[in-house]
Amino acid sequence: TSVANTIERFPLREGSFSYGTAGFRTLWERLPSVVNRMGILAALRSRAKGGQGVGAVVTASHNPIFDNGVKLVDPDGGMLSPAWEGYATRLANASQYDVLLTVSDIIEREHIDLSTVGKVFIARDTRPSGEILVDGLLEGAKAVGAHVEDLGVLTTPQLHYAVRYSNLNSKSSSLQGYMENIVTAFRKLVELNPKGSDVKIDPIKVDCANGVGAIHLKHLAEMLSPLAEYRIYNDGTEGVLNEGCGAEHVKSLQVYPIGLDAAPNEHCCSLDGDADRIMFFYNNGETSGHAEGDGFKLLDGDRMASLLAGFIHNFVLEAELDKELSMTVIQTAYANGNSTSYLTGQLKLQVMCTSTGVKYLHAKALEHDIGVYFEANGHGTVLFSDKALQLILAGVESNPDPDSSKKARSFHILLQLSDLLNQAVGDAFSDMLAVQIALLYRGWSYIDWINCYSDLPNRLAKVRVRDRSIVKTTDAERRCVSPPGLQDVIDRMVKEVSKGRAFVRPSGTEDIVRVYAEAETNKLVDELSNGVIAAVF
Ligand code: NG1
Ligand code: ZN
Repeated sequence: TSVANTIERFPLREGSFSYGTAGFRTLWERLPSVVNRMGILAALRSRAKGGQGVGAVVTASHNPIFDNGVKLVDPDGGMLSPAWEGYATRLANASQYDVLLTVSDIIEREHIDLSTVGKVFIARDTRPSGEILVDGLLEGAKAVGAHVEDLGVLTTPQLHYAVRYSNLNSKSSSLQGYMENIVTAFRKLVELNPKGSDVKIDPIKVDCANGVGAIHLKHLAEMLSPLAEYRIYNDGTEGVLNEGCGAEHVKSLQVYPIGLDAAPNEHCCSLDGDADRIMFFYNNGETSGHAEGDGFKLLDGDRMASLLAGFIHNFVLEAELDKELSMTVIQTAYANGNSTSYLTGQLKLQVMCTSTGVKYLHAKALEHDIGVYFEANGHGTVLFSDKALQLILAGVESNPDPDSSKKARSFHILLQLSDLLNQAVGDAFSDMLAVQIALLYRGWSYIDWINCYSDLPNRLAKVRVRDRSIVKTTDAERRCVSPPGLQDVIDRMVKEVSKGRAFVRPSGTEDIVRVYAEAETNKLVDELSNGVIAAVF
């Protein structure tokens, strides 16, 4: 099929699509033409990168089941380069005739050598519409002469991993390779535990949001049994994807996922619909009279950042790599102020703030030798630079016996952590296993973990405005430059409140403006939040 033919078969019905932080995401019926065109773009991207593999994943993450979406993955396993997001939006909205013009324009601008053959890996989550949409994706990529590999139903991070290692040759990029890599790293980390390897790992109850995570976690759990025990809830056999469950549900409502009964102090967590995000929680046994959320205690992305950064930094110090390697924690403006104070004050770590969206955090993390990045909502991972990996490997080679010294052991531990933590993108599985390892080494329960710091009371509100594009921000979205005068009003309100902080930004994924506020007490944060919401209207 030619490009002209394939776009005829998936005609544009109505326009106005925009490639945002999560790619394209909307009601699935609107997407056939968009997904088809993203197949075309993925093949072009691959050719522009000298034929390296790129990825396309059909998912709408935590959205309702009748939504879907598509997102492209660059050859390094990361998000599509921002320069190409513009092409994605142009292609998605082009009339049938303009698609061909846009394609030739991209070929010209990117100096694409038409003799290279493209390679596109595709995968989808468990949404029923995914099967239909993937057809158009496949056809679009093939129309531009790409070799297409349909990897079937995968978690988003598994697809990112497959793309990355298909281009690197350092690890097997297959699903089996992905699983064996994290299982091996986890096992070795348990063996390397300074407290001895015959310790008991706390079983964990995992809410899989009735999504793709359940399929692959079942397999992972078999591979890790009996070393660690994973009790799977919301595995998709009965419930509906993301309905009453999943990471977004527990984070935004602060309640237990449906069907998961958490006895006091049991370790629990929730994945989102495509398993690139995780939230941990437990029941502290207190009753508040609010049945669904009685005793509910959440450990979010900021907690993961604090736990893993402190944990890894400790081995960097023991391996005496702290002079040679720069280590930074990257957060967004949504990070709780007390997590930032804990990281800088207690752990003495450098912290940076970027705009919302994994691609911004990931890019910042790449500027450091060890970049720990997490969004408060549970997206994130820890990246190790080539320099860091070389120094760690050299340390392992000159200290082959981990038992010879603390320093020797630290090299071995860091090496396994760099394998365990997904280097392509944030991954609920590898984050979950890394958290389990950190807690195991420290001998901590979730209670010890939560006691590191207490969150400042905070509110996150959605405000529907006529045109959210009027709100423009600067300074990693912490300050408003438009509409004029709004920031002055916010500044005045914040100044009145102890430990106050507030900001307003347009969402990149919904047609709303988000208002975040935090302050020392619940009463103060309510006042601040309401004040800022009123100012936005
Ligand atoms: P927007 O809608 O731009 O706030 C949301 C999340 C992001 C990120 C993206 C992509 C919040 C406040 N925002 O972005 O962190 O996860 O979706 O999925 O949670
Ligand atoms: Zn997701």
